[in-house]
Amino acid sequence: MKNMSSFLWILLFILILVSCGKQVDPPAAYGPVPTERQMNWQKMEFLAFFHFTTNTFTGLEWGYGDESPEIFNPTDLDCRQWVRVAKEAGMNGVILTAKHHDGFCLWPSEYTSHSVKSSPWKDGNGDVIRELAEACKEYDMKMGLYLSPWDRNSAVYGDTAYITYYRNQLREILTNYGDIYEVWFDGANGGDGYYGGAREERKIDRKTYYDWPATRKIVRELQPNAVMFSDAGPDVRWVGNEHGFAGETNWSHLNGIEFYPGSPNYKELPSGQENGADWIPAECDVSIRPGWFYHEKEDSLVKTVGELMQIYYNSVGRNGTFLLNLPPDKTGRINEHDVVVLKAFRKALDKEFACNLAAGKKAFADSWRGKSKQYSASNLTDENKDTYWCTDDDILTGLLSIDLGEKTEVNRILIQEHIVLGQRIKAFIIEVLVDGAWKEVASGTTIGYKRILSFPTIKTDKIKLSITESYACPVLNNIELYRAPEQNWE
Ligand code: FUL
Repeated sequence: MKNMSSFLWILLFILILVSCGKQVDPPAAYGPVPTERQMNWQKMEFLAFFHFTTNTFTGLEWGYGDESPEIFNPTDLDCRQWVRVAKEAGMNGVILTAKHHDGFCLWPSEYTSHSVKSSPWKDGNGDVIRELAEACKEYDMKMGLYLSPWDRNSAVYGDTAYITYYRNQLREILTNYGDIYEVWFDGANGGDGYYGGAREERKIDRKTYYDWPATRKIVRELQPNAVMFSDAGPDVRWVGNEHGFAGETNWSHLNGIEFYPGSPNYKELPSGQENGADWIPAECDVSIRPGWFYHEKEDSLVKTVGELMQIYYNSVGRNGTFLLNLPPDKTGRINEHDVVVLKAFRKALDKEFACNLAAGKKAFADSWRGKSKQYSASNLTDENKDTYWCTDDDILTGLLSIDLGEKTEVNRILIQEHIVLGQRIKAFIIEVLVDGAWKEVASGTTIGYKRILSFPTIKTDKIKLSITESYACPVLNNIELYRAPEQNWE
């Protein structure tokens, strides 16, 4: 009899072991999912924009197209300094305006003389893209390029000949400078301009004139790993404003077909489209100054650390990337006023996220997929974003808690959905345990790649995340907790 009961105990033990270790199928993807190139881009999070052209020397924001190339003459152009500044700020990629709306080319294009080759800079032998590409290589930085579809200098703008010209230039810049991670298609196009001396207004049909599908094919052919940015994606969408703010609700979903560069329905872009068929995440572009180009009179108007921090929380903290413009000045360097603020911003950001209080802490869930260890809540605090917690397919909510072990001050929570399987969550609540009762400190709608929420500093040993609505079983790969310095950036 005694033997029999030991046998049953052993059997039970084996059954438990087997059930813990059993392989349970992962959930199927929900809705559209990111491509590898989109995933790589999303992880870059913080990027630099460099707006530089004849405007830097004329003081304009939109050059008319009649500027003489003679005025482009930086006295001390130093792309290594640009990239160093970006690197030290923690940025992971840069994007240069190879050609802005005025049509002046920062590289010696063989299709026009309206370029650096007609300028006194380096006696017409300079090439800004080349110098930037070399600096990026040296500092292990990724390079992207902006090629304005609108060209106020070109005599043929408005004709089909211009589309050939535009594509030839696109081929040049995507062929001669190594790997490009992002190609930027601006939405501003069509209007008055110099147009080879015609000085008139030229209207184009923004939807059809450029034949975007054919232009996109060129990018795919020449730089298959590059993401394309525009109001419509196809890989990355404009966030719909130039303040750098994503919507509090921010889906990486969009029906790309309903948009095009310069489309009027851009007001939908901050939040994306909840049920959109394509994966098109948001990039939040904003300038460190009021203008996109350097103007000395704006030296006193450089954004403050507080303003940049607010943008960070509203871009990276809301499932977007943060593309911050740092315009080189007339010397051809990032201006000292901007460098000082950027350094201080980096320091402040490092203090905000100095120590992840949730790392390695015990995490619990009310349910997890197939009761398999593979999908348990401990995956949320293991600092490994490839492991994730998820529920069974028919369970669309979840209660997760983290035990900090001792009473600890917290005021930030960072949550990540495992977006390789799609974006699912629609609503969540954060509570902390204070004096034996749960107290709500924050709530939100979407999460996506990354969501960061701030709340007043509170001392607690347990924090709870309740997912209250989700389109499919929720899948999270990371939760972090911080105690940031006492400063309200919002
Ligand atoms: C806008 C342009 O018109 C601005 O000059 C700037 O390049 C900004 C990033 O995009 O549409």
